[in-house]
Amino acid sequence: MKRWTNQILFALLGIAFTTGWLAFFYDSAPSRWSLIVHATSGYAIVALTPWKSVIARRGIRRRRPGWWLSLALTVSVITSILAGIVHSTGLLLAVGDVSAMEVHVGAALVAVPLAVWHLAARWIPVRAVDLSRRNLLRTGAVMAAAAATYASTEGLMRLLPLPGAQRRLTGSYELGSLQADALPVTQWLFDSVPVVDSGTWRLELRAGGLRRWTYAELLAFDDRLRATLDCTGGFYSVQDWSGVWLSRLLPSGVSGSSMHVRSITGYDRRFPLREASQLLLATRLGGVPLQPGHGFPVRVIAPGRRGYWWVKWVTAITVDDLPAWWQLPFPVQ
Ligand code: HEM
Ligand code: HEM
Ligand SMILES: Nc1nc2c(c(=O)[nH]1)N[C@H]1C(S)=C(S)[C@@H](COP(=O)(O)O)O[C@H]1N2
Ligand SMILES: [Mo]
Repeated sequence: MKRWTNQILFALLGIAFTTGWLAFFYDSAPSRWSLIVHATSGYAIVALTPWKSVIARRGIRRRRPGWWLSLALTVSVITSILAGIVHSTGLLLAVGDVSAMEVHVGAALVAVPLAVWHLAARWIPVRAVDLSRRNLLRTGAVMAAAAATYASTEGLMRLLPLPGAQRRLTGSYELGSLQADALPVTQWLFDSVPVVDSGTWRLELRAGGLRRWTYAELLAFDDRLRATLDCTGGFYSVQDWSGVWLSRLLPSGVSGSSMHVRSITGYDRRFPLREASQLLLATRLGGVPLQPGHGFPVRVIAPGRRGYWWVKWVTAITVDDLPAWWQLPFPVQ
């Protein structure tokens, strides 16, 4: 049981971590599919606690070097799972400015180096006997129990009902839709709101040649778009934006495969060039010029893409021949 428990835990942690990020990558059905696998693997980890606690208690008694790092791993994994559950059920969405989803992902990130250490320090090589029929049956039973638990929490939330029944397919909760003032200001990780002088600010657009757009020129456009901003922090908000379709600023017949959109802060994302007609460069939210926190003077509205694509404080757009996937899957600032 001991070897099996640790080996299954290993697989489940890997699956939970991968499917969590996969869900963040999408704004549509693949996000939900990932989260079904994600939640099931999370509940399967919970289902293994009776067995793992026997191993852990014996291990702690032996006081092997670094045993307290294993305790730190336990605390971070439990914190992450509890935060995931209070988020998904809606029982506790935030404490002050920190959302349950931020705690969930933060604790999981803390767990990574601890888990790597734990594996390196406590690894037991896999043997052929570990693939016994009995172990396969056990694994199947645990996964079935976990899937049933997950399905019943979903059912129960609708019956009671709990706020979790209202969340979007990404797991996010509605917040302040169609009320511009109620849209929170959110950064991906470390960015802070820059002060921009719209008089001297220029949008540097490199597509073939270089064209500098002034704020006044962009403000003259009034292309409108109602779009859903779905932040990976756990909320979404439907808002009315206006500005100019990116394709309208590009010279006709421009060639290239992607466009690199960069913020004054250095934050950047790369989009396929063919998406230019679906991307809005917004100058207004709810009919009035953007607040500094929401990206003044100009920000990207990328319908169908999660919030981290909606680059704020845009200063440069460059069309080139690099493929759009030539970037980290998530920003690092
Ligand atoms: C140690 C690793 C992790 C474990 C064990 C874990 C486990 C869980 C659990 C048990 C839930 C509640 C599921 C439910 O009842 O619906 C959950 C929800 C969620 N987790 Fe994780 N998680 C982990 C890491 C991550 C990471 C790294 C991300 C994203 C980068 C992530 C994203 C999410 C999201 C978006 C939800 C909400 C799903 C929904 O409301 O439908 N998780 N997680
Ligand atoms: C949810 C993830 C995990 C948690 C919270 C956890 C926690 C712990 C704790 C608290 C201990 C006792 C203290 C110590 O010996 O350092 C321990 C021991 C151990 N763990 Fe884990 N562990 C996890 C995953 C794993 C995985 C994936 C493996 C291997 C693939 C593993 C293998 C071991 C081994 C071999 C021991 C030593 C037991 C002994 O000395 O008797 N653990 N674990
Ligand atoms: N330059 C820059 N743009 C950014 C971010 C950032 O950190 N820096 N965060 C993104 C994320 S994660 C989200 S959810 C949205 C939030 O937009 P809002 O603050 O207008 O609600 O902006 C996106 N644009
Ligand atoms: Mo976000």
